[in-house]
Amino acid sequence: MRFAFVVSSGLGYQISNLFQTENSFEEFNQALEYLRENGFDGVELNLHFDDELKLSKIRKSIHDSKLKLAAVGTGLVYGQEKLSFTNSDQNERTRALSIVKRLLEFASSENASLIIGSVRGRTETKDAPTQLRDCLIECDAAAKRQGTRIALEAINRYETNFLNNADEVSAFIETSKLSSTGILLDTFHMNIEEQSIEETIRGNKSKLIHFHIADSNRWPPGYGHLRIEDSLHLLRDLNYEGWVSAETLPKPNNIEAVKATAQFLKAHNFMET
Ligand SMILES: [Mn+2]
Repeated sequence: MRFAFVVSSGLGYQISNLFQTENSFEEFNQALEYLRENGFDGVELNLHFDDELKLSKIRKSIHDSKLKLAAVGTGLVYGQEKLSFTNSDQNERTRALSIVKRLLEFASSENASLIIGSVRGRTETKDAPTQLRDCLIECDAAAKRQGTRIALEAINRYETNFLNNADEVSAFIETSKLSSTGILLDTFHMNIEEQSIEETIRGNKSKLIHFHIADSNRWPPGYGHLRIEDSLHLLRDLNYEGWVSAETLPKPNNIEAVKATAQFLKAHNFMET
């Protein structure tokens, strides 16, 4: 298992207007340095653009930091650009797909996986599942050609209205015959949607390609009432070799969130001291 921390304009180490201003790139470099100092192996990003200049600057920052890119999240394509795979407007769906496919290439070139979470949108019409399936079939084929994988995230009912639990995501992957797409399990979402976090991890091990940790209140591990160490021990027992990314709120603040997560991982012997 390797450990990463999310850096974004929302969850994780939070930098406002990230990649929108020159100053935010400096803050980004400082964040990467801080993650490395605290023992993290990688960084997970949440991107929403296909601007080549920005992508190449991000690539350089990551290479300079000696961290790996763990995964690229695409939730801000919906959150910020208001584009999704189930938008009722065909042009908007096409634009969403185009950005996501560019981000897939970016992720692939850094040996990272691509996350499909909120960009699926919400099922506002009966066509939504088919629209999502069509987009994912295209992404899946591109991922296969590029030798990378897509992680479809089960997201709780308060944030989206379909594919809320692991069973639904797993069935969707199977019926859509996606061969380069697997599941992203997130302790925060599982705590809301699943009967048992442990059984969900066990039952989906073969499809599991990425894992998010946050405590019950989405604060860093140790600030809520989940036993995240149990999930990590189970992942280790199941020989999970993928990334575990901390996707927490920036609470109490960025610095403490990173430090507390690293201390938690060190205290439970998942990260070297
Ligand atoms: Mn997540």
